[in-house]
Amino acid sequence: MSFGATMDLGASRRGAAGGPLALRGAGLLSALGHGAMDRGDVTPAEAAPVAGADMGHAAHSLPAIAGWVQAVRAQAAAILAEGGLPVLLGGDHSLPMGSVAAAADHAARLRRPLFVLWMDAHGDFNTPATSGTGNVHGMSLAALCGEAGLGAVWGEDAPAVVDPSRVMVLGARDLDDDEAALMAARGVQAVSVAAMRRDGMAALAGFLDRVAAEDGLLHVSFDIDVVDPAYAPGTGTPVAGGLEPSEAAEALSMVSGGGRLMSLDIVEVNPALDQQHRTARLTVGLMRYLFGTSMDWLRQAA
Ligand code: 5AB
Ligand code: MN
Ligand code: MN
Ligand code: MN
Repeated sequence: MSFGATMDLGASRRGAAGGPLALRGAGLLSALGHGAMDRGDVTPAEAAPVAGADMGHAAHSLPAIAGWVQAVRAQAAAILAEGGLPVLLGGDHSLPMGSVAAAADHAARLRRPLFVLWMDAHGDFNTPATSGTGNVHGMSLAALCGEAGLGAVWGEDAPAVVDPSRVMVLGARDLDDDEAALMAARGVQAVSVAAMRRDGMAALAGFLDRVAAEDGLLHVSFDIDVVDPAYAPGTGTPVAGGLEPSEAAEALSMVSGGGRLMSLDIVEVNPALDQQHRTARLTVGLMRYLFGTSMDWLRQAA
């Protein structure tokens, strides 16, 4: 059950707000499989004054982002309550502070551990204190893991905290120094592209085994910048040395095979920076590997 959030205030460059339209236009609904439905775009909650919003430069646009995060959380929670699988179409990567919060609450209610697979070139594990940019899309995972700084985005109702030892950042290759130190201190596993090539997906396989062994539920947060910009140029913070499309497809197929997926984000697709819609098309094509609708899409598209 997909829904969009047309917001890019957490990013350094504008344009990812057009992601939902671009993804739908590239055929997202058919990739999600038979019977999938789209709920349209959420409307942000009133940008209520956020405690700590006076941090200004430390976390740009936080009050407005909070309104979107709260709307995303409500929509994801409603879909989960109906037994559906929420698919957030972003928008920038601050929006998953809403979708993952809903997943964490849902898992806590079911008394099952939540695992988070964050597919990203970046760690998104800065805090207002460590961030060099003040961009909230680089802080969302840290906030979800309970780091101090952005808790006020959720308003009165703080979500269940994500256990950092149950988080894997896959495809990481551009971590800031303080960010990397904080991730290591908290036990977040970061797997680089080099490590994935050296070990042939062993880390991901081990992570998925843990999800199964602990009878866990899995949230996947897919930042398209995990893929190499040669294939996915339409994103605001591209980093060379990313995954080949076939490698991303393999990872998503493994997740699919694990059968534990509870919710998903597809974020940071920026049509304003794209070339002939290729990033949106590739993103949708990759999602076919997660939802078992691929019919070898990559080979046909080649
Ligand atoms: B994305 C950077 N670490 O904090 C920062 O695209 C980049 O959601 C963050 O992964 C990239 O601004 C955020 C330099
Ligand atoms: Mn990200
Ligand atoms: Mn990223
Ligand atoms: Mn980005």
